[in-house]
Amino acid sequence: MPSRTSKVVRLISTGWTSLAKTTKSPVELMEEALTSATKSIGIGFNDIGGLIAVPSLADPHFMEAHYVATHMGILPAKNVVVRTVDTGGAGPVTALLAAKRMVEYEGVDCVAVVAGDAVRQLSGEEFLKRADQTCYHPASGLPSPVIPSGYDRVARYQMDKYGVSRAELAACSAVMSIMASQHPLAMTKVPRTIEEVLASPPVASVTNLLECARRADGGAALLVASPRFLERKGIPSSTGSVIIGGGEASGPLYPPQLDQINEDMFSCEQATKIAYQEANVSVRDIDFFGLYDCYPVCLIRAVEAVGLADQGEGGRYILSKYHELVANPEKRPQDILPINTHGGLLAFGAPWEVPAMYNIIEAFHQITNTAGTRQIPNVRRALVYGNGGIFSHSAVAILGNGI
Ligand code: MLC
Repeated sequence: MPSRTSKVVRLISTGWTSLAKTTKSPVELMEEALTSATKSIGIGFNDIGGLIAVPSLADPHFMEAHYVATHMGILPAKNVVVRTVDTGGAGPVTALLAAKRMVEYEGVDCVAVVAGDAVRQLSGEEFLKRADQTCYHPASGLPSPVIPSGYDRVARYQMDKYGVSRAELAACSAVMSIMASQHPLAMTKVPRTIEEVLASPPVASVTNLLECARRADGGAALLVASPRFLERKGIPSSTGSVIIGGGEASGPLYPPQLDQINEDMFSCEQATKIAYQEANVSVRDIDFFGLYDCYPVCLIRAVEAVGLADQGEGGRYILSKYHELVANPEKRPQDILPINTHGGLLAFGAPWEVPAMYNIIEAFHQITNTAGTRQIPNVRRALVYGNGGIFSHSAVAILGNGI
């Protein structure tokens, strides 16, 4: 029988690139990020026994992980397993959980998770053409831009059903900009107000430009390993954080018509419930939340799903935090709100399917006490949530400090 400790799977290192507009390809960004993750822990690409990649929009490839592993020289090799996972923006969290299972059940000692994209490189027109195709279905009735329009439909549902106000939606973007302004890598350097968000150009009926995920280029990488690997490489056994639980659930590719939407299309609640059960924790045990926020309604529903706010109260929760942040500039933002201390998709930056990597990396920094000026005191556990499509997939993972 394997001992309980042999089942402990750790996230041991992370790496990333700048989010600035670049001429590098997605695979080059992935390689740069993975090089940074391996170097910082003192291992090489030849130590990697498994690789999971998520697809890119700017330069898509058949069997992305095979393409990436071949480009990086990880393949050909004996005993290397690579897989592409595609759950949209939930991909990095799905991949983190898949990496954990590869270590637990498939005998792989060290798995790399990589994501990279260069959607800022694309012209606005080309980006829109490709983005529109991803969630398009003739029955959806969603006009271009399809993704913002889909989230807009859900935002209207949330307004009709729970009385969410326009200011509450806008507050999500303003709050994320306050968080991002503390992070050296974030695209958004200056906090914005609710008024500024509401004055930005409209994109759909209740969605303005500053309420859309911020298009960016960038790559990110994670390394997931077994205790045996750490021992073999002489790396301290307490390195990084423990992946203590996770859950996933799916919804439809596109939201039903407004009058047909009901709670059945959402999956974050179910994914979170499974993750809490597996990790044997509740919301009170979580000190940092990395919540997907591609559009305000996603963040509002996420704070409800994880239990920070009651059902229907997420908008009021975020608006009250915005007022508290603005009224107390002498306080550190993370002491008021332990969510997305990097600024999320709305303000940190969103290279297509990469951004949930940033939720995971920020959780890693918070847990390992390396978040610098953004550090939340004594983080024991962190929850990360990735959302794919238009509420089409939810993946939630819980990380712990191993104590
Ligand atoms: C855009 N801008 C922002 C911003 N969004 N600035 C601050 N914060 C934000 N959140 C800025 C840009 O940097 C740019 O400035 C200017 O506004 C115009 O943006 P653009 O993207 O160049 O404009 P345009 O081509 O007209 O397209 C507008 C748009 C597009 C809203 C249609 O940006 C868009 O589709 N964005 C959403 C991307 C998206 O949906 N991602 C996936 C999320 S769903 P400057 O100075 O550089 O000109 C998801 C789930 C999944 O995450 O599975 O993927």
